[in-house]
Amino acid sequence: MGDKVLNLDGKTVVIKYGGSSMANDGAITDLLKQIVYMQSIGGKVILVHGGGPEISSLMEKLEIKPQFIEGLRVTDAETLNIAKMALIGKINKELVAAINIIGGIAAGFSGIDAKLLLCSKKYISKYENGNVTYIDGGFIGEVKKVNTDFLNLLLSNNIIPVIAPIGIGDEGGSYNINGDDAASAIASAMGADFFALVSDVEGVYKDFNDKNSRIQKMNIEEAEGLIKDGIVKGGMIPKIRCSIDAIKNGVKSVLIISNKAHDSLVKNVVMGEMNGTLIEM
Ligand code: X2W
Repeated sequence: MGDKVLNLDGKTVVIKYGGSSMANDGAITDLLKQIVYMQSIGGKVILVHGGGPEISSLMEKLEIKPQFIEGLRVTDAETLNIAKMALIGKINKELVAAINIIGGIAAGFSGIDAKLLLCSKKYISKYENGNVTYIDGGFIGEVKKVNTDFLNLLLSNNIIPVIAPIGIGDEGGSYNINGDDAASAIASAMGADFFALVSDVEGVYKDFNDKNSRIQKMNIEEAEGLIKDGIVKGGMIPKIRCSIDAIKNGVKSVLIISNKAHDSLVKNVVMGEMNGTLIEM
């Protein structure tokens, strides 16, 4: 990571790691090394992960067809169980194990543990011709409250929390939360200095087919315009929405970046380079 003496001085960094970028083991190790490094230079680092492709592939093995509306998975009771198996049972433990052998100390949880992510049901908002309709997508959760005391307890003991986006409802039932939304709620509740959405796309593009059209920096009005004008589509919609929410709730900077370059996150967060899309107030 270079010889410059760098530090993050107690800054809170929340990282959302998307499932689509987990196919490459080398990239995962690179990301986890950067997380351990950022913690070693004084950052309070929290990892929230997704695992959409893993859930879909498990569903397909069980001959259930995944269905998404506006980037959110329609989640019936069976799909919810499959999501819990993939996210909590498999991915969370793999990431925790990998960090622990790289040299950090990680502990993995879902939002059920310590009521980390208290949820209510989320209706999917669908925008068409300037109108919004609300669709019942089953057990999709919206985070109402984050147990920040629990996270702070871990962080103050130099433990990296690794969080699967499954939440708990008032009645004890579970909810499937979009990973970006879960991470955004955590970043907001923690008043994060940086919230990085790491996936397999390099940032937000004005025209997805033109790799030269990446937006380096934008404010939240510009980000809102991209959704209203239909410029961003599919899985990028929840990413932009949760970035806007995070900033409105006090997060200083949101980064949408890919994990393709092995030190992209550190370069952005620590050195202020712009190889993704930066969103600020
Ligand atoms: C997501 C949770 C996992 C996730 C899902 O079921 O796919 C909802 O859509 P990625 O890899 O970050 O997309 N939940 C409600 O967000 O994974």
